[in-house]
Amino acid sequence: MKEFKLYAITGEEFHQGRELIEVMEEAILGGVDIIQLRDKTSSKREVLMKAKALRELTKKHDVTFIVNDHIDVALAVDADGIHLGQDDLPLADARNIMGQDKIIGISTHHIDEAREAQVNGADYIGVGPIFHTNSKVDVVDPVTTEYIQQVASEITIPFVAIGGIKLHNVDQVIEAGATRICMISEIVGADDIKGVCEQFTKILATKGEK
Ligand code: TZP
Ligand code: MG
Repeated sequence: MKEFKLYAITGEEFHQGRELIEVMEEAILGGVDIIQLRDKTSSKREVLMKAKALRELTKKHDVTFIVNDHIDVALAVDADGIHLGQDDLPLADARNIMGQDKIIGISTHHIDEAREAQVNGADYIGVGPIFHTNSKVDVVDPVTTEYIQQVASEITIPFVAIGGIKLHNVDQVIEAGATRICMISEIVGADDIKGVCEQFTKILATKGEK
């Protein structure tokens, strides 16, 4: 898959009434290079409409587009890939449906899950939640930056740190070995979305290189 560093996930409860497309375009203009549509409440049809609009936006800016959960929606809009949790379709079955060329990302909370995802051919893994987060209801206890260290020293596929990451704690995440970070609230809930993303982009460019 195309290299990425700054990953933003939609979270419309944080958008402060702003339009989904405006919010995500600001994030892209600030340096986000991969976007995920994550919507746990809308109907399938609504998710599809949002996915179509985001596909158009991400094409325009040459940014990678991932859909959470809905493989059918991902295929219908020709998204670049899908993101799946531990309780979603198993990776091998998702791969059969999606084909070899699409990206499959898997959420992991433990090194055993990371190993399994890598062996089964995931394109990247999510590593988290690193810190406490209010953005996910069924979230497990924070895995802490120790889990980042474990993954960084052992796993060879790309991984992205997620969960409670903010401007004030991102240094800890990078120091533990993460070179890619993913956020919902700190990005889409920001008053100045583009400005916040520019700060993260700069931090990743300067401190993320090891
Ligand atoms: N998966 C693990 S933590 C999380 C997801 C989707 C929520 C991240 O949101 P935030 O607002 O960046 O903590
Ligand atoms: Mg899921």
